[in-house]
Amino acid sequence: MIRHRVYLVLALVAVLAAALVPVASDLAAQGKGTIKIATQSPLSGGQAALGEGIKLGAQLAIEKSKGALEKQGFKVDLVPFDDQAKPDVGVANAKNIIADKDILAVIGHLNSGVAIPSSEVYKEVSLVMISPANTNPVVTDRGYPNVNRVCGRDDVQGVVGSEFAHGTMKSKSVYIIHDKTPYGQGVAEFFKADAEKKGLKVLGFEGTEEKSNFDPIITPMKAKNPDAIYFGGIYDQAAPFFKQAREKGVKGKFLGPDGMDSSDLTKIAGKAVVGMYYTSAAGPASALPKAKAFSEEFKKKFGKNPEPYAAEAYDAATIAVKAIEAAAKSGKVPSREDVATAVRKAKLAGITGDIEFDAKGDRKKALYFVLQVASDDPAKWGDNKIVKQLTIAAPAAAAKK
Ligand code: ABU
Repeated sequence: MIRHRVYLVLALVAVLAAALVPVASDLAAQGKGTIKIATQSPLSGGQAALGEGIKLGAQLAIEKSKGALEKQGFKVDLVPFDDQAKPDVGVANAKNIIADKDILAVIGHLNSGVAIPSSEVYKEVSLVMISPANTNPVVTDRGYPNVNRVCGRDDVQGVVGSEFAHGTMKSKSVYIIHDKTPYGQGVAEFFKADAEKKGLKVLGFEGTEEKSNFDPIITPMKAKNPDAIYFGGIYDQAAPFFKQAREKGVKGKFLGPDGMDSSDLTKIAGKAVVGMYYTSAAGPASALPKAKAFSEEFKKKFGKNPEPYAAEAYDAATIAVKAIEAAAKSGKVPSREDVATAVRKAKLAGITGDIEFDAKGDRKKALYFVLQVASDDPAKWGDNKIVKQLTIAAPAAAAKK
């Protein structure tokens, strides 16, 4: 009986002690406030594999780096938005994002054609955007103080692709397809301009929004028998195109930019894309020592491999948290302007390498790769062979006329 009472008293003491130890979320409830970081990427539709990877990469980074802010008494939350890879949805989300005063940073987008109009909305309130994946030059060439990216640019990526087609693949002719988006058409134009400079014969340059029946494009393309076929666009459209082209007897070698860089390319196109080359501005785990540990942690937590650009989203979100921390030194929730200023000054030894931004918000030195698809098994996307790896400084701002 006495022993029971002693246990009861000890249990009561333990419960009281636990209630008295303030946990971070209680501190937030005590009045320091909530800080939110939004992600914007496609979480539904054909590009959700990459979009989901961006969200999860950011989520992992926020969970790992928010401790210092929580110790200061802030609650730190991730708020994911699904932009569906559509400009109008991205802009509508952006309006909701800026209306939520707790949101101090946006990690996104996947699509440059969505990031460009959405960032016009963020700019209205100086809300910082750090893009993990948008490679179109316009994203940063507008010179907005709130817009940054941790990946490279298509004016470089397109040239890396054409140099490879000319120098390594020894292609003499190329047929170019693009998806008519700022990204797909943009990178295809950079590729074309440099390919022509190098003497490659461009046998066709065609934009299409078709997603399923590519017969009207493939038939005239096949008749021209190009050495190489370049697709400026994203894997959800390119994969059925490549599959149908091979089925219809097209012999040319396939090539594309980082929009091809997803395990879903092989999930859809299977053997048709094994051996094809693509350029990427996303660092594969096999090329980056710190990314290997990230990949393992990601897989343990989410039960799947990180897609390309998940590691860049991790670095982008880490920069956001640390910038908010620096701007919150006074103990108050910082202003959006202060966070944007802190991001532009950030220096991070990230899992994708050292990151610093130039005056336009470009990564000072970005990574570019040429890879070759190794297997038709989507689970082996990470085994793709790195054929070339380059670190290239961001092009200087074009002189204003
Ligand atoms: N850079 C890959 C994603 C496509 C884009 O920038 O729109």
